[in-house]
Amino acid sequence: EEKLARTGPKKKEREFPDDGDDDPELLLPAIPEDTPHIPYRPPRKSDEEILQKSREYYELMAKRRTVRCFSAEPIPQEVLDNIVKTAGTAPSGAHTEPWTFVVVQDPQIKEAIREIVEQEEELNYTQRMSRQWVTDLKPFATKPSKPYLSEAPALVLVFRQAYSWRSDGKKRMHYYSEISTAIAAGFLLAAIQYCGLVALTSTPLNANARLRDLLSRPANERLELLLPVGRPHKETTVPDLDRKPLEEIMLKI
Ligand code: IYR
Repeated sequence: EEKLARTGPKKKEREFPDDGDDDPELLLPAIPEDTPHIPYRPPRKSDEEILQKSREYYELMAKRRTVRCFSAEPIPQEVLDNIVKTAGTAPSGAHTEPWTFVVVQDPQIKEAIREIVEQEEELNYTQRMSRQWVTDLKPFATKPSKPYLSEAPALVLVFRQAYSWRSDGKKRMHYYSEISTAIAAGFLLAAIQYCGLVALTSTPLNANARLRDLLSRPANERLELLLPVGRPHKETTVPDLDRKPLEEIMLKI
């Protein structure tokens, strides 16, 4: 019977997560209900100023490119601290902050990560990904070999926590943990761009369990993104791509 249950259809992810226990004794919000609401008064900016800021920030972000070839030059620790702190300012479902950023600079661990990802990618490219998928990647010149995983000075592994445990022992659901973690990753990429560094937004397929074990992350966490971060290699190139114009991505109603 147990075997049947395991081979049956995968349990659909629920829109309304079940924390499994509605014991009235434990029905307390994870954040105290009497948390005070305090004034928030950022200085008002004129239309001229917000116009200028919006242009400047667009110009900065439009220069961001995914880079696959890094200089090995180390990054000051405080820069890594600050970009991760910035990611941690992202909004999250019920302020659950469902993320862990594992920043790896240790050459041996980087090498071990590279080994795992390259082994899986070899299978991904030859067996797991469809031929159309592999074909669609041709303009990006990606391949199973990932020298950047040992060459980039830092690897930031973004883990999503689906839930956590409260101090009273109750399971705390992390509502909207996928989109919350994705927003935090966006903040991280923006911070990387703002300070003049580059990253590669990589999503290692099928490497979650092995990387989680390697980095001793708990079962409630799942690897969502692996970002090599650093300065671009002086010879790096990027594909000459355009972005969709505003008219194609925005509807004004
Ligand atoms: N994860 C593989 C394949 C890959 C997939 C997509 I979608 C990309 O935009 C780029 C690469 C790799 O890293 O090579």
